[in-house]
Amino acid sequence: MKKTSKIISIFIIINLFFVINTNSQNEILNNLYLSSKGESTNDEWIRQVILGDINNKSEANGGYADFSSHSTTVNIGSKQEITIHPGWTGTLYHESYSVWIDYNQDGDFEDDNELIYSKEKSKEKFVKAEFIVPQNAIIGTTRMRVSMSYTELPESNKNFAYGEVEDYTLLIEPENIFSEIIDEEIKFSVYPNPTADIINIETKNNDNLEIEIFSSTGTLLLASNSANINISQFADGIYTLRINTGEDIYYEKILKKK
Ligand SMILES: [Ca+2]
Ligand SMILES: [Ca+2]
Ligand SMILES: [Ca+2]
Repeated sequence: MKKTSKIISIFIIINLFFVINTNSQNEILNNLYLSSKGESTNDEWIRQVILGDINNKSEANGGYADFSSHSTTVNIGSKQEITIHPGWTGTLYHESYSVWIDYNQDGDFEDDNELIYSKEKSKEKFVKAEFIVPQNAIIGTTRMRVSMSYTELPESNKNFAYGEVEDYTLLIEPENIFSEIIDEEIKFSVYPNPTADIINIETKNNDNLEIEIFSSTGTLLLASNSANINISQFADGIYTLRINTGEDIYYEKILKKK
C-alpha cells in the first residue's frame, strides 16, 4: 500500500515536472479563460468554422472543443470574414451565435470591442460576418471563441443548455501598410529581400533610425539604430521589420532565406 502511494507520488512529480516544462506562454494564457459549454449537443452543434487559414469541420464535441491548435494570422486594420456552419441532428432549430476575440490578451472576452459578432435566432444553413481587426489589438497570439446556442445569445463565460463552444488561435500581426503606400512616392526601401544575411534600410533621413524586427508571432527579436542589419543568425522564415525614422513609421515583411 505504502509502496503504491510512493509510486503514485513519483508519477505525479514526474508529470508535474513535464507539465511545468512544456507549459508555453500560450498554455498559461489558455488556463485563464473561463469555461463555457453547451450542456447538450443532442440536437445542434458547431459543424464548421472558416476564418483565413482556419477551416475546421467537426462533429458534436460534447458541447466544448479546444481547437486552439488551429490558427490563422490577421493583420491589424485588415478586414476579415468568418463563416460558421451549424450542424443539426434532425429538426432545424433557431440558433444564436456569438464570436469573441481576446484582443488585449488578458484572458477574457469582456473588454470593449471583443465581441466581434452576434446574431440571434437564425435557421440559416450558415452565418457569415465581416470584422476589422482594431488598432488597439495587441500583437501576438490570442484566443477566439465561437459559440452557438439554441435560442438565446450565448455568453463567453457561462454554460448554456443546448449548443456548442469552440476555441481557436489567432496570430495578430502589425498593420500591413506597405500596400497602401505603393502608389505614393517611395518613402523607404529595404534590400535585398529575400536576404541570407544583411538587410539595408534606406529612408529619406536615416539619422534617427530605430529598427525593430518581430517574429511571425509578434515577438521582438532585435532592435537596432543601424541601417545595415545582419540577420544571418535568424531561422529561415518571414519577419516583420518596423522602421521608425523619428517622423514616420513603416512596416515591411522580410524573408530570411539561406
Ligand atoms: Ca463541433
Ligand atoms: Ca480581453
Ligand atoms: Ca478584461
